[in-house]
Amino acid sequence: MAKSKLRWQQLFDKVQQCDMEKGQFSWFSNGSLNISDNCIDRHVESNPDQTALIWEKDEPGTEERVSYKELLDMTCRVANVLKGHGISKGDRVAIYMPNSPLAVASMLACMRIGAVHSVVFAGFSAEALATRIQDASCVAVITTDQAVRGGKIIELKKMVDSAVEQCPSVRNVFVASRTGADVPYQSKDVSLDKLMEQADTSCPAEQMESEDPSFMLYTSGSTGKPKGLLHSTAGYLLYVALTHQAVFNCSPGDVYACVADIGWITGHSYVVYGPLSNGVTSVLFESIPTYPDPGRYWEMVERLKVNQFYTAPTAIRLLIKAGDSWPQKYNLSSLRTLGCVGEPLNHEAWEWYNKFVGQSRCDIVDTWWQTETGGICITPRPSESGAEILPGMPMRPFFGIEPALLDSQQRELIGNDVTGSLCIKKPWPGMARSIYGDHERFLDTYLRPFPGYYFSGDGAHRHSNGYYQITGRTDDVINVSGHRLGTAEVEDAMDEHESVAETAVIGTPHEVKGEGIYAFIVLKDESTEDENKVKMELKEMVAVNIAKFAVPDHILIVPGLPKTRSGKIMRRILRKIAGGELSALGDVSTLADPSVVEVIVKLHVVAR
Ligand code: 6R9
Repeated sequence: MAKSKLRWQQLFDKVQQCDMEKGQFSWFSNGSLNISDNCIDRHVESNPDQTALIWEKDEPGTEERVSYKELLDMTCRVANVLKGHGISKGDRVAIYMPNSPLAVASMLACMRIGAVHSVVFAGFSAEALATRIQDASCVAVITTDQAVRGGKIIELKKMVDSAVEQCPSVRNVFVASRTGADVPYQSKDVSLDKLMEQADTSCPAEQMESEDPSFMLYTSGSTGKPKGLLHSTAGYLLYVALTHQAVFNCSPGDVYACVADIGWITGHSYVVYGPLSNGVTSVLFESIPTYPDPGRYWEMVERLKVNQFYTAPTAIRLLIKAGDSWPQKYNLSSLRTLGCVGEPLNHEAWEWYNKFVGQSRCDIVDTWWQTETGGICITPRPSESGAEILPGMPMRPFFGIEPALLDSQQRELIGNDVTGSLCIKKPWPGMARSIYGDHERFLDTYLRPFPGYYFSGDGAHRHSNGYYQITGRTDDVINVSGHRLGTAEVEDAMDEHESVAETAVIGTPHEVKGEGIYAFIVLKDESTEDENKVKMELKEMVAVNIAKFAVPDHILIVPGLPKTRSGKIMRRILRKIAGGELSALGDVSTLADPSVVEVIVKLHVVAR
């Protein structure tokens, strides 16, 4: 597959040399290739005018098409601008931009010159951006003057200004125009548009070794600091190309729309690298599902004649609430495959997606994977067409993926009807290779919990028919509208408040978001502050330090937290209280002070 699916500058001589226990992975050794060459030049040679991207801008009906030839031109210009500013192979470049062809060209430009991009979701705060820039010592940031989403203006450049103040490693900020607003320039700022006008339209693609890092992407884990996962070049590209083609049954000429943001792994693998490497037309969605109304996706499907559509369960649940009539207004006959990712696709959402969007004739693919896995690992497709697809689970492993369920004694569970920690038994080309600057943490998080296996952090059930169903995270990671957050991250942000003594954050079932955030707060004894004021300030602190989507839905101020005698917070109990399972709190006798539970329950009931 690597030989036939990818274009090599130099062919590899060995397929894999991997050691799961040591955390050493090498795929396609001694080979070299360039991802941007594979994603653009190849297609320009055979079909230059084919549409690479359809930029579905915020206002419906204003889409712009970019051909493979135009994408090459744009990418080379950006690459030459970066090179002209001293950026070279191995340098880290932060990209903080909304979905746009220029954002994609910026990613590909980094690939072209071998710079490692670190795309930071443009919904993250200045503070969160600064932490990520500092962790990777990025030498440059690429951004836009403003962003537009759902008719609202977001002051992107202002965020970058305050982030970059704290980042001495940044030499240049490249500012592109999205709205043309007259934003003030700082000393490091340069106009990307102006520089691109003068730049050359050709730029040789750097020769990259198979295992050279291609990009890094931050994700949350159970400890406070987000991890910058590093991905490979050849293995990653092969894996996303294969999965994209097989899972979505995609071929050149198809119009494929994954409505994710490029700031997440789904945007990397299934908006940019998978689809472009397969030469299809990829839709870049800039808006939100409810703008200008909840028919936006379906109006877009009709207007652009979308063949494959890929979204998140939270969006589907939101649209179900808006009513069945929205998808019925539009001609959805172009659709063939409907995908979902990010969290479990519950039965109700699956049935609605299938009936109202898929008109009961499309394949529904509930795809399970992670930032760390690079691409889709468990999914109903590919399989011979006609093989059953059941709601509520991703079902079958992709080619080359060997899932295993392990118990708390690190024993692999054999047979069916078993539940355990979801691991993968053999290395696969798309897996992340390390955490930037901290390989030990990579080993501790993923490879040491179950020696010899990759550990996902999720639990799963293998049904009697052998199919896999995901049961959710087994660690302190919560999933809010498909966005991963560590409870510790949110706690850290709130602990900074001067009146706060202690915090405990948990995830609680939420009708639309999948999980909502519930924060239990203990104030310092001497605090005389108004509780409502503290709550407002805490919400603001989370928005400023992390992002708006991380702001707790509920904050409950309590006199103490349920703790074991050794001082460990019993989150299990807090989870039950938040979820309203008040009669099933379980054994509280091991707590240092069992009476605190009663008080918390009372406060919770009053607050509700
Ligand atoms: C691609 C992506 C990964 C976590 C993962 C799991 C949850 C993703 C899922 C799913 C149930 C699915 N998750 N897909 N849970 N069914 N089909 O989402 O990456 O942001 O790293 O999140 O999302 O808990 O561990 P990432």
